[in-house]
Amino acid sequence: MSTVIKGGTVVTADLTYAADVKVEGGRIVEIGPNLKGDEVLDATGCYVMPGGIDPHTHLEMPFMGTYSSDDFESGTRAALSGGTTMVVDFALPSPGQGLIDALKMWDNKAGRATCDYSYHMAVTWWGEQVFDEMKTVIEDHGINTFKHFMAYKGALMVNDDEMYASFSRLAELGGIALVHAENGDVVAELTAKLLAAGNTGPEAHAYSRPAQVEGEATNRAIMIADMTGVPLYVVHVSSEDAHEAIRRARSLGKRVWGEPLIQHLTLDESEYFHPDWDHAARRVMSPPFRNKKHQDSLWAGLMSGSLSVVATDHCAFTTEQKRFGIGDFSKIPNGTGGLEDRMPMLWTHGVATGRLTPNEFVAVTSTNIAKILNCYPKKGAILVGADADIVVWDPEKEKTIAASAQQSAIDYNVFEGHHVKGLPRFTLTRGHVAVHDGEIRTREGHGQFVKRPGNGTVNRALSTWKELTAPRPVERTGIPATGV
Ligand code: DUC
Ligand code: ZN
Ligand code: ZN
Ligand code: ZN
Repeated sequence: MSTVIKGGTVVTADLTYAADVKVEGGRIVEIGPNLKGDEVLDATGCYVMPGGIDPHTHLEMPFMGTYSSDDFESGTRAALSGGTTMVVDFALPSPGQGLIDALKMWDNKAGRATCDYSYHMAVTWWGEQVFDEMKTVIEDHGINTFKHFMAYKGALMVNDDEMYASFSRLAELGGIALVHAENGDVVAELTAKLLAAGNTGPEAHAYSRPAQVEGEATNRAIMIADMTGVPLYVVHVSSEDAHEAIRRARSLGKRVWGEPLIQHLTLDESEYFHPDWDHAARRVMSPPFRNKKHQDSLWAGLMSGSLSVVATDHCAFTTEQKRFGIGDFSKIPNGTGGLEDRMPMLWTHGVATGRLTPNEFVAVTSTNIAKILNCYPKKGAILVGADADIVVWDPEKEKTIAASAQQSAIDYNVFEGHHVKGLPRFTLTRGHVAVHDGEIRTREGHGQFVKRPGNGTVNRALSTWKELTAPRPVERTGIPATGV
């Protein structure tokens, strides 16, 4: 059975041209004029683009005393509905749990996925077992990215010594270090201070995590990555403070990437001052939404290339779960949704406003991610031989975002009421048409794990790493006497 996407304009990260695209056996088999196939999808007036890749999701994740409410079925259904055809989730070992053991748990959950997926491995503690298993995770399981939480003290947080050890090991194995960059010690201090002074509402969440805690941690992670020679990927960059550190590192020749979220690009801190407690609490995530100055910085980063990809950190909790934090903001489960809305929101606020070209849109929602995470051109490409993960994008199709019409399992949407123009007409996941002109035809269990082996990249060009790792003892003749 072959499918031909007919009459559209192919848009990739670097090219725009009119062509039909023929798909068979889950892959792209031909690109050119006047193609024929068993099934025809009319792409007239549409852009034919690589399906989106969301490099940052938390599906069915145990967190803050509960589980995030979208699982691999509803989460990937939401993804496909919005034009995203691959998600990268985080396998999260509990303290003391082995990495391989955590991977088995994630494999059990991910069996329900409706689109392809991969994982980053989280390093939540450090020891000989983690050191040993890292090699197996990279070489046998095809996972080359390892996330470090610099916040969530007493739970997921790792300290600098652990981060240094982990980064060193990753440099040796050709992996990439990811960081959630917030100074967890300072966040804990500010949280205690705010609560003691009676600041218990959701707005205090934002006060407890100012941009400085993100800037400090980002700088620290960049320096530790530099000292160990590991490439660094900074997740959910939300502030100019963090972006400035990334810009500086890149301008110095360091291999550092930054990932802003669609939420931080389009929503601001005023959400936390809404008179309705539920409204504010539903938007509690870390890092928090920020002001216009920071938003402008993130857009500038995407436009100039100093920030590389747009993600969601999709970690959805119901209103009932958010209410765990009534009377104590620090107990509000941190996280917001966005999987279904990332592409339409970025198109509306990025492409339709002239900030990004359609090619740049493809780069930051798909191709750059596939290249950094080492699954290109299987993913992130419209090329013969690539997986047929394709979105047929209708720039004229519009809607007003509403929780009542969403795929996500939660009871609200942080983008409720936002008007978007630019939506999928068709979404194909390895050739299967999962979104057909507004109709959802996803198949539970269709998704496959995508292996991403290490590619041996390093972060050493201008680093002090060589000097630091080649100590040269000094022969001294004058040694002062002790015990004077
Ligand atoms: N931030 C969130 O808001 N949720 C999940 C984890 C994180 O870092
Ligand atoms: Zn995080
Ligand atoms: Zn996250
Ligand atoms: Zn409109």
